[in-house]
Amino acid sequence: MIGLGNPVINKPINADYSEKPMLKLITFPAAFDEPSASPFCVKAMCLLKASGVDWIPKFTSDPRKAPNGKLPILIDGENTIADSEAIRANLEDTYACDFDKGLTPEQRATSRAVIRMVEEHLYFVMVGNRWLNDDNWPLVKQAFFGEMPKPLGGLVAHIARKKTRAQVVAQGTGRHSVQVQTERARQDIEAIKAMLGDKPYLFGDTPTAADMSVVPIIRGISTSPTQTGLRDLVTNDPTLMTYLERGRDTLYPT
Ligand SMILES: N[C@@H](CCC(=O)N[C@@H](CS)C(=O)NCC(=O)O)C(=O)O
Repeated sequence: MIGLGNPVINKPINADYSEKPMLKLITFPAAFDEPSASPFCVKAMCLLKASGVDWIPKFTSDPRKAPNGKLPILIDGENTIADSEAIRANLEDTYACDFDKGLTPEQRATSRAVIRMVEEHLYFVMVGNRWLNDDNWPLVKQAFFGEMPKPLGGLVAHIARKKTRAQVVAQGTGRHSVQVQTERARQDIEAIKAMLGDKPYLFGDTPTAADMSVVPIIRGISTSPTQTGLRDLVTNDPTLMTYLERGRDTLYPT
């Protein structure tokens, strides 16, 4: 059976975490058929599920009080852990998880590089496609701000879109034309497809940390509210779509 295989948690003999309070993941709410609008929040959910520790989500749409002004955050007792990579490190260090169990040092290095590629590049193309594409925007606005009272919702949406545009430009991706961004995204997606080959997951039969970053971001592209060149790169590829479904079914919280 394809699945998590052996649990990734490696509890030391006699380890007892029963004294620990339940972990709380502060996360953006669900959107576009994903358990959170944010792929980093979905990644954190996948890490927590794979860890085997007890946790609950706490949903908010306001990241302003977060230490980095971003979500996800994990509350672990007295500790507030901001950033999905820090959450991963906390689970590895405190709960003895190994999300890359069975991988060689070389595979672990490749995993690290793939995670950086999707989180520090492909993610920003996804964000631009979601927030800055004029066809997508009305649907994104409705999904994120539709429940807010009318004039306020419109204003908050406008400010959030402006901030997102500034972030994508500051990061660099937003300085390129949509055509160039899509071409670079195509190169990233081709790299993922080449790595995947005909395996169930990026490194074989068992999902690892790289799948927990890659699946939410590429699913974030596949669920673009309207058809775009970027979305086509994913949805026109049956192997990739099967991988995304498999990843969702295995990794996402139920
Ligand atoms: N490197 C961070 C990235 C987190 C991130 O970019 N979160 C976005 C949502 S996908 C966010 O909170 N944005 C809110 C804002 O910038 O105001 C991580 O891995 O957790």
